[in-house]
Amino acid sequence: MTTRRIKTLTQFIVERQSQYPQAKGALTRLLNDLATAAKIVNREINAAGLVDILGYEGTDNIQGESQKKLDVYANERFIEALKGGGECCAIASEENEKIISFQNEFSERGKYVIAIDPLDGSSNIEANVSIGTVFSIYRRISEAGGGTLEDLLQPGVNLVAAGYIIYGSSTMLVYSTGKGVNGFTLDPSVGIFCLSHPDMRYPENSQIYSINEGNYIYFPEGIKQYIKYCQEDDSSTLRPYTSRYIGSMVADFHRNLIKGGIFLYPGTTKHPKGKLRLLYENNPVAFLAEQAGGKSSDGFRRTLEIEPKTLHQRSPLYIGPKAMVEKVEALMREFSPEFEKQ
Ligand code: P6P
Repeated sequence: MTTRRIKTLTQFIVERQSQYPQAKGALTRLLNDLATAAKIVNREINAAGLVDILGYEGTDNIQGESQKKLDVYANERFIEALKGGGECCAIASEENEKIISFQNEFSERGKYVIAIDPLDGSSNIEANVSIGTVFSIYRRISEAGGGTLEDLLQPGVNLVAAGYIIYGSSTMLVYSTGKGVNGFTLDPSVGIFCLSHPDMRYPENSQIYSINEGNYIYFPEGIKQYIKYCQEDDSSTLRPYTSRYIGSMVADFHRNLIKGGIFLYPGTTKHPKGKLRLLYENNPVAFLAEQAGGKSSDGFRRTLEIEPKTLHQRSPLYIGPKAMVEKVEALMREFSPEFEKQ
């Protein structure tokens, strides 16, 4: 029996750091800070059914969404870990209206800023459906002091790293620093993330489409045409595709990355910008999708090139294998050109 050497996340990050001669270890420490917080959040999620941590906090976040106790708990853990780590000088979080700028001499030296959705898909918590943390890491633009709004309002093309943690049947951390995508599975018995999915890439043949068809009547005509395309019978192009939708972006994205498939969260006639947030949902997964050989757009523009104007701005998201995303873009250009200027 061949025994495969286990490579831990820490070993992997340090090995990769050695490929950057100028690296001083700050990004390595920052990624480890995120992994530490993820393990603490994971413990609470797994215990949620036993401890009185399910349910609503009784407060609303900036989105006007009622905050679940685990949302608030996860947000606090990631903020604590990043503030204490000293590598990050500001955070933009889905749970906070404004940026959290670390104004102490320890963190002000931080070279990085982070945009994070501490617990995406949290409405699924009590249904025991996989949920996730999504994060983007940028180098700060401001020279000194606590991080600023300008540091956070950077387009995705400036990303230094991005990733997610998925809390599911197993807990995985998937990330990229621009040299491919790698997945690490948590061994809960020792609390260590181990490399389990090296060099993740979209499969060549993909036949899953993920969309909430309950919004069909509000979809742009281009998306209605795409759904019809997915359902046509043409074995030469693996159609009809299979419809799979969890309603937790991290879980849908992760399944599509492994099995091959496109995730669509369109803008609609009711909400032209859609629901998902550019900074801490769309950009991180768009960075990963491109690193995995795929594509991400808002139907007309590359997601990573969209200039953020506000922290919580929303943007339509079509993400997956190149050919699938390009089919959506062609149909949007043909049938719904009016959505381009939304
Ligand atoms: P809908 C979860 O609330 C979330 O923000 C994403 O994780 C998910 O993809 C989306 O909303 C689901 O939205 O409208 O289909 O329920």
